[in-house]
Amino acid sequence: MTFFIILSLIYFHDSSQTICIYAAGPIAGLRMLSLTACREEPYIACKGNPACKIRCAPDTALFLLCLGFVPLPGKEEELRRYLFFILLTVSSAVSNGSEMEVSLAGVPYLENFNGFLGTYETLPVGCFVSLDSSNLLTATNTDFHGIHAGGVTAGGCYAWNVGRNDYALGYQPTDSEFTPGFFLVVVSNATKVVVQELDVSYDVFCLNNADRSSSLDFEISCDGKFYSRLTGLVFVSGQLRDDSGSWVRSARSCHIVFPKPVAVGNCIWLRWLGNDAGGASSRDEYGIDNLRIILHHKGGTVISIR
Ligand SMILES: [Ca+2]
Ligand SMILES: [Ca+2]
Ligand SMILES: [Ca+2]
Repeated sequence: MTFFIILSLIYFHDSSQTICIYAAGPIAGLRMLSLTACREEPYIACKGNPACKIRCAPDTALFLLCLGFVPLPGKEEELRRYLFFILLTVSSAVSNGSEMEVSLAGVPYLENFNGFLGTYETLPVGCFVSLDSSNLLTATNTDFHGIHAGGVTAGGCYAWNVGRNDYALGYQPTDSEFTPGFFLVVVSNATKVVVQELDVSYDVFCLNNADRSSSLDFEISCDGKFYSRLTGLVFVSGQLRDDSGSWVRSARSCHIVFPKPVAVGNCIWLRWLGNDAGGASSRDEYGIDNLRIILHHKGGTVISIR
């Protein structure tokens, strides 16, 4: 039996990039056992998977540890040949059309948006924004305004700095933007089991610095077309402004049982729909952060028939 270890360090220096890692080749026992990165989201781990895709923010490094073994004697030459098929391919950002892949059931997947820098390119994988509640913003839109501590006037999408470089995916709504509009996260069931239940939690951060109130509704869909609203999770900002200038966090969480199991490879769409909720004049600034998702496979009763 021959063991091997490959250690790689890949540094992303400019724009956000997606890396595709393929451990290919018909070698029994070839496994990607461990894959860790600079960012703490566990969904980048692809233990045991032959291939995976990871999004890395600028100025971050990816640490890749690949362990494997060839269980049969006399296969060393084959191993040497196929090690070259462990390809590390760095491609340009592919945010549009991508999904946040959840490959393990029962394990929390976190997105803290701290890699989001208020640009299209740094949107997390599977994350989209719409300013008119129908079209998704693209790389050519000029509605991304970077990082800001709040107190802006220009409508658009921001990385709100709600703490010490703790960013939230946010928006400054206006008459023509985000009233309504939405944030969208597309989650792919990349587990090997059907998913029957889902835990979701997230924080809404709000800077109530204007005399309107705005709402943020949470909705879920299993086809990307028809959304169910979880009315108990709605966030509504205070109407009369608070001049303290502080960001206020409101936690939200729910447990969802799907009417039909989500098949392997299918997606779940999570949407936060923003809109006006009252008042006049300017609008508050708000956004979402600390998204946590757990997909659950609930085994049914096994009936033995003889
Ligand atoms: Ca403002
Ligand atoms: Ca954050
Ligand atoms: Ca207000």
